[in-house]
Amino acid sequence: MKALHRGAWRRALVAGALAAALVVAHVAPGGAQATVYKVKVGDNYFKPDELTIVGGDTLQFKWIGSAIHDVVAKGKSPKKFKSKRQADGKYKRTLLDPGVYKIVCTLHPGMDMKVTVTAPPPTTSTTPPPPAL
Ligand SMILES: [Cu+2]
Repeated sequence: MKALHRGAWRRALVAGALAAALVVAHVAPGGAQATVYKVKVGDNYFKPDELTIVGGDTLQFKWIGSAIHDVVAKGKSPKKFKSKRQADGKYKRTLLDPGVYKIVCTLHPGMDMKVTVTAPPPTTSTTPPPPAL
């Protein structure tokens, strides 16, 4: 009877800690460790054309070619977005939702890239690390 009680208390503690971690992750996606990935928008290519990042990281597109291009997340991308059509300048986008984004230039068929966003790890920046076992 007493052991059962203790088990229930422990489960409640674990559930509480998990809920707290989720809230922290939601409030500060990516936390202090978010990374900015630079992608070149060239004349009819993205470079790199494949990236794996963590939720909360940012893509920073920079136009380096001379033709007009845009940056559009389409298809089954978890979140769609769209830049202006432009020949120079930059476009920044922070990706929070995990999944595979297909990013294209709508002006040039075949000009595309794939970005895989993985779920961010549990945030530990605002809570002390768990004690070593
Ligand atoms: Cu283009």
